[in-house]
Amino acid sequence: MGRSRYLDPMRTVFLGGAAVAAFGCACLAPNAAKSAPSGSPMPALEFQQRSATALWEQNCRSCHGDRGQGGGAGTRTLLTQSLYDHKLDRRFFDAIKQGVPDTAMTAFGDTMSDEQIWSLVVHTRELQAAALRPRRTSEEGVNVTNRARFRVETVLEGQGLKTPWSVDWLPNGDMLVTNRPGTMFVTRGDKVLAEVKGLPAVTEKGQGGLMDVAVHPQAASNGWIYLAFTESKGGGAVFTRLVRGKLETNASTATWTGQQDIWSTDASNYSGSGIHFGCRIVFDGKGHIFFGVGERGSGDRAQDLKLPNGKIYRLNEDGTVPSDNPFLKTTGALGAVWSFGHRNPQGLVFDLGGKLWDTEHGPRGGDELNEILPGKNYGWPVISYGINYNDSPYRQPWNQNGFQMPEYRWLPSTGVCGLDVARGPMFEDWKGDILAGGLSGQCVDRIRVKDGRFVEVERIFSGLGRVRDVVSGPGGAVYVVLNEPDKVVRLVEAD
Ligand code: HEC
Ligand SMILES: [Ca+2]
Repeated sequence: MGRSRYLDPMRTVFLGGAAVAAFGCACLAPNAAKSAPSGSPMPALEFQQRSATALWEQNCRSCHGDRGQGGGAGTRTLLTQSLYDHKLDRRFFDAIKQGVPDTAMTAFGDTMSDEQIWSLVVHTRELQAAALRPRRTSEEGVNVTNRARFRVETVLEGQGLKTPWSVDWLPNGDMLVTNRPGTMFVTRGDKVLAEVKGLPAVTEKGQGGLMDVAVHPQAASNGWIYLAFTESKGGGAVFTRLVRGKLETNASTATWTGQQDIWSTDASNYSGSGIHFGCRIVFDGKGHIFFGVGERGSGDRAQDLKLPNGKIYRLNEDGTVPSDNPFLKTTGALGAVWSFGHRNPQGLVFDLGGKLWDTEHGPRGGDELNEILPGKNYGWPVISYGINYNDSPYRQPWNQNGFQMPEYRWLPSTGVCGLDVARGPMFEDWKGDILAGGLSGQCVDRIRVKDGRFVEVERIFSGLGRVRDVVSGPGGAVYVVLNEPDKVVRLVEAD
């Protein structure tokens, strides 16, 4: 692949009131930032001109080297696995702010703002990630990870697969695959059996198109299949919409029938933005569905309970609003809202203990794994671990009053997307662990949480394409839906 996938050029970042197109790239010249527009509805943002790279070059490079390798004044390398650990975020921040006692490193708290100091922690993480980049997963041999060994098998490729977004299984074991341009296939083994006819009209725009497919856990008796997609209202204005329907299949055809509306929003909320649509659909097994919708590039809307952007929703399976949702008594709030302040939740899953988790994109750095609780505010765009795409400081993550902070954050971003937990019986030592896919990071990370708290993280899959979805499939094999190249592979346990 010839072009850099380090940052997703479609992403934008909220800069004190305006969504600014993000041309973020590690190669941007320092001082490329524009000043923040006035009249921001958000708390005053001290906007700083200097990029993290420029701050590093002026203040840190003499001792830590241009890549963090150390050397100056006897300074050791920062490029070790043990220092590449989110538990040390605060220690690093304090070291820069206050200095490191009994060493040559003095305090920078008098000359730098907290936002600048945080941007240097992010810069340090970017240097560490560049140096510690994991080996590319082997498609031929056995891959060895801390808790399992696996081989990669190709399940599906070619046959019209185009930006595949999601997979799920019908009760008879056939697999459904959505393609973002708007098609869905029924597949068996390594073959496409049929393209589903009669699907709703989908508009592929930017990151949007046909997204999630979720087969109801009791589909064997009720037949319901849920779809999330981007719908157009004309004039280029689009938004996420959910429907459910059933499949009529015979030997070589499949037809979408009996469609019912599950969720959509007023036409006035549709917009020309091509970013941040969400959207995964999960069932709680108690008669509800949960799904996320992104803020569509308008960060401030994620904080407004009257608007559909940047929310996680809970509905009854037929699309009606449950009578015990958290904001039913809040004047003007949308009754379906379960939690708010989300940027782009593209992963959603119940773990084996029944806790709900989302993964969502941060700006440059700061992708999040959050435990989702009713009525909580997840902070976007007021608080974030990320910095701006142009490398300038954004916020610092310590003013957490009232905001629900992520249990784990990715620095740098991996473009978190698909999410599941390992369900067994295959990969017994992974059972219950969260499996998080990354688009720009081309990775799957295995994250262990215990009693809701982060315990360990390991990159188990890397470098074979953008990971759009990761699903614990039949028998516990881990299915990975790749884009560029477009294919579906699975990880199977090796001796
Ligand atoms: C005069 C040399 C010097 C300068 C300038 C300097 N450092 Fe350090 N830094 C050190 C030394 C020495 C240590 C202690 C560890 C070691 O021996 O390498 C350290 C430690 C650190 C650590 C690790 C702290 C920990 O808890 O393990 C970080 C992060 C760090 N520096 C970041 C920076 C940043 C960012 C800058 C620029 C704003 C900077 N340093 C400037 C010498 C320096
Ligand atoms: Ca957040």
